[in-house]
Amino acid sequence: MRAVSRATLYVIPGSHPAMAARRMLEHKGIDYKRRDLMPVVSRGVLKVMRFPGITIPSLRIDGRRVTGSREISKALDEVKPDPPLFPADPAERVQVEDAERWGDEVLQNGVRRILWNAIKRDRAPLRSYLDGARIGVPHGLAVATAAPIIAAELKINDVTDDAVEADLAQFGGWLDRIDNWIEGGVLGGEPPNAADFQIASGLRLAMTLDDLRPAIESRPAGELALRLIPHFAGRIPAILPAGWLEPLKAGFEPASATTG
Ligand SMILES: N[C@@H](CCC(=O)N[C@@H](CS)C(=O)NCC(=O)O)C(=O)O
Repeated sequence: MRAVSRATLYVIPGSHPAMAARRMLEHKGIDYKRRDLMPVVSRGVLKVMRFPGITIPSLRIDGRRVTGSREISKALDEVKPDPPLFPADPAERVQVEDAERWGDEVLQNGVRRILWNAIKRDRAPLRSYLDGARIGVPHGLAVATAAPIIAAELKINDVTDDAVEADLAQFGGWLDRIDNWIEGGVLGGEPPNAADFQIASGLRLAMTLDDLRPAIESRPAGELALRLIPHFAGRIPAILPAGWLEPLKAGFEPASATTG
């Protein structure tokens, strides 16, 4: 088999699809260099480097340039087929591809909107997402000067209060869907597949918000996320409007409420 000579993964600290790509590379045992970029700046860097897209994650592997977490999962199976990220059985493969697509288009986008909405309310926690990242400037300075980046991300990702309130109203249903996939064997098997990594990374980023973690961690979905991604830098203390979290709270009993 052809040896993988060189891989460089372009990430943004706190990026959940970038975490999916990192964990897929590690799972395959492919050595790679990680390049940390700041949001928005990342667009210019990837353009100059002639990647096919301007989003994170982007991967350079064996001279090939790949942009997008779903494109990366497929490319990794081509470059190094074992362990596979997609089942060999065609019907099972379709199920995994559907779950991966949902994890990208629905969960990933929803969690991104929720995160930026929380950061809009207080940007101090941004610093915790930079833990272990080499972005070329002191982390305190990066957070102090982050206002234009935050404004751009709110716009790029359509982070309106209405959209985020709607995301949170659906979040419990998203968790049910993931638990069902785990029960049905589409997710949570061995070896983990591309949808496992995509969905676990979205859940794991959501779990960095104290507002969301209690509703996720004790469910099969949360256990899967913690198993595949034990560490995800970043933490945001409770900050979202209580009313937005009501639909989610209906799905779990906080410890304090069960003792009274
Ligand atoms: N759905 C794409 C995600 C692309 C995406 O929006 N990535 C974000 C980071 S999580 C990004 O590049 N943000 C920087 C920017 O858009 O300026 C994938 O899974 O690869």
